[in-house]
Amino acid sequence: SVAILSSRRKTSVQALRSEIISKLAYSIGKDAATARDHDWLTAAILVLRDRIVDGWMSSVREAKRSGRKRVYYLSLEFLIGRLFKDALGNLGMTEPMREALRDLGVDLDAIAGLEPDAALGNGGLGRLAACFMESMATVGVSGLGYGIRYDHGLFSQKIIDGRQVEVPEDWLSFRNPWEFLRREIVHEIGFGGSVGMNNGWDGTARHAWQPAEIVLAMGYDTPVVGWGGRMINTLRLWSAHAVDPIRLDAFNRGDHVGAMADSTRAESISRVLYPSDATPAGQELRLRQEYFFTSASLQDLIRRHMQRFGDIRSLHEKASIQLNDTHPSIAIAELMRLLIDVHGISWDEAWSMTREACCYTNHTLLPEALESWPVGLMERLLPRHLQIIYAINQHTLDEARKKMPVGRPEDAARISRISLIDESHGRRVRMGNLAYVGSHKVNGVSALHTELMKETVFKDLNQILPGRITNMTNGITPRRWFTHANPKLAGLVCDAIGPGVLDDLENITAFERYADDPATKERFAAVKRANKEALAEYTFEQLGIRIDPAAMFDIHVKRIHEYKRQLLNIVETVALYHAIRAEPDRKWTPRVKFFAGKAAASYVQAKSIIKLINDVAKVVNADPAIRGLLKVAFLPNYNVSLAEILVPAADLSEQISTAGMEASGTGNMKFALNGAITIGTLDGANVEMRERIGSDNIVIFGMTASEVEDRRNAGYNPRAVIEGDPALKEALVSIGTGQFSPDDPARYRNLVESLYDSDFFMVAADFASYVQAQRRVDALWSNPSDWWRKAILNTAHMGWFSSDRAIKQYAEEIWKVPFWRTT
Ligand code: DL6
Repeated sequence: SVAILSSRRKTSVQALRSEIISKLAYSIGKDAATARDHDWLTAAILVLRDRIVDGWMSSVREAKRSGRKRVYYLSLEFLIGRLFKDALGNLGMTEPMREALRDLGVDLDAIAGLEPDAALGNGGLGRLAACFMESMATVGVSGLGYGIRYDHGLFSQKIIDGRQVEVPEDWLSFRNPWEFLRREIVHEIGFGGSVGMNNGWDGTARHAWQPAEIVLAMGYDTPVVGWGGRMINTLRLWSAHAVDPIRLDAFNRGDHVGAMADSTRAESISRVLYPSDATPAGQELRLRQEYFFTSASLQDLIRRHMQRFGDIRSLHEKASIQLNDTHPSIAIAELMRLLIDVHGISWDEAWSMTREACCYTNHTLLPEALESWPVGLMERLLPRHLQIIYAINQHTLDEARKKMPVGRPEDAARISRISLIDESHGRRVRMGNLAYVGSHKVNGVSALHTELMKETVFKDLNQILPGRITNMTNGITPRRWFTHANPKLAGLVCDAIGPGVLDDLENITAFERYADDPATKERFAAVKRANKEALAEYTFEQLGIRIDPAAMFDIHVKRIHEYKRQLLNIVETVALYHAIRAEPDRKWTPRVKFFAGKAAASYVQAKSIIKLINDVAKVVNADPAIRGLLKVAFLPNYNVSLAEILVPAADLSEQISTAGMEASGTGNMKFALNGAITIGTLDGANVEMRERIGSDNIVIFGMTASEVEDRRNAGYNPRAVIEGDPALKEALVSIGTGQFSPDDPARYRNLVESLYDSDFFMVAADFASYVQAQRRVDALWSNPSDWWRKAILNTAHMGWFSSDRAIKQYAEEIWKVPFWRTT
């Protein structure tokens, strides 16, 4: 039922072997005697890519022939990870490839580990985009992803003396064997200049933007293989280049550096991924990146549309343009410009086409992550777009005034909140409002987040333009996060309920029947144990810390951010450490607290939390008094590949954000699917996970989103909470006075004081409840039969969180595009 290979070639081991040898010779220029591991990897990828290309071309031909509507997924981030094993697995070629390589004296796992992680994203938003691309190919949605081919993705994190040090990432240093440069697919992207008028082909006067600068966007295509390889979609990433790579006149004058200035300026657009996911970008380069890839993508999809259908007026019937967060929301103005100024469509028709074609996903309510651009910057960089934005704003405000009362002071305040121009901190263009008004659907990424969107950021817009907000709870691809990352567990589940689960993860509910079966529990525990041994070995290699795989593996991995509350976890760890020291003979649950995650380079508080975790680890791990009952490990350089080791090995998954602040989370889904019990707040998708896996099988604590809000409004006093909780106070005093930083006792004074003084993220307020929840976890752990029952029920009830389900929902409810129906 699994792999229906579209490739007509045979996957015989013998054929693979000879193809690898011939790639080695003719594409890499080496023979088996001189080839290094990297050469073998490249050769194997090229062989695999050949198989994929056959299916890719037939997918493209089929999409053209059928003339069906397509999805264009615009995202500034795609956090892809490694592709080799994933693509092999999806095509059912892992074992033949393993054997072919073995015959050649090469170990598949060893060379697969050399593939760099394509880290073209910061975190959840970028990883979601990658899962969605894979699921579109799996469920048969014809789609194209558009983004930027950054030369350097997310920085690599080194931990030096307990501190994060950012090192440039260099994923292209051995070239990228997956991609195809499309030299012929080049679009001109303008910046700056002025706006005049001219006559269009039909003699009517049109606005004409004369940019002062042109940059070229060149496309690189990567095929995206879904499960079974039935459909292969394309990820097209743009690379920026100057029109004239070198100014010869300057060079010949001897100005060798100046001669390259245009190239340097142009190429800087696709040089580095913007290293932040929740701080205001505020940088001209970031706006240039956003406009660059958005304009290239829209020009490209219009060109494709015109080639296929020849009539611009049907664009919105044939193209659904999904804006992944506000980063591509300049698309609303750019599409209007292209339709009106280039294609001569009237304003009204262009506006209705734009709204029909575009849809927008919001991924955060954090005010600092809601993008806005200074009007002055927009005017300088994109003068025509600013005119269009003003006109859209006029139209929006006129509509608002028709629909709501006017005249009272509160009405004026409402109008100013609806406006696309924020007049309150200098004049700024609100990109979220622009995306909202220019889209027919606006979605949140979990049920709670969507409700909060309606009550907060988009409350006023939702009142005047109702019916647009809809929920699409996130999902994860079960291929990467189950079948391939945890083949032992996937094997166990398939043995129990059959391989149909691989085709549709929602079939995994049948596994529920095995929750009370002793033999299944035993196998489940053995799989977890093997995965934990692998993580223990990795941890020893990385950090030299020896850990006992029999201990509970308690894992907290994600971006380091105050709202994600790694601080709550480490303060509780300190309290636990004190408690064990105070009563060493009590029956304690042996635990290893794992942390991993990157902090934005400029985020001082987050970096201080990383240092604190490492300082605590140093003291705790070296203290013989606690007899190894507690260990702390901060694993450096969290990325997709490290997550693939951590996720299958977790017993406990920490999802402890301040309620109301995590839009959804997707790590929470990966861990639960792999049989970890979640300790979490009622935040993001945790709420829906609890509904599906049952409240007995998840450990929930802390305030709800509305309780957090009420508490803040009532004047939260963290000092009083801390004074009233001796364990918390002792932990904070010890951190604040240098127990873990004897070399610099004042190192954490400010961090601790900020908890006493403001504690915006409610660490103190949720502390007692978190501690109690952790002790409930200990109690559960002491009854292995019950623990494994719950773990199995977690796995069995996570099917709905597959990104295949999410994509089908987008396809039906937002994009209105066809997909394969499996039932
Ligand atoms: O929707 C994907 C992902 C969610 O799971 C996370 O909860 C959310 O924090 C993340 N949002 C972002 C946006 N940050 N900014 N800007 O990464 O999206």
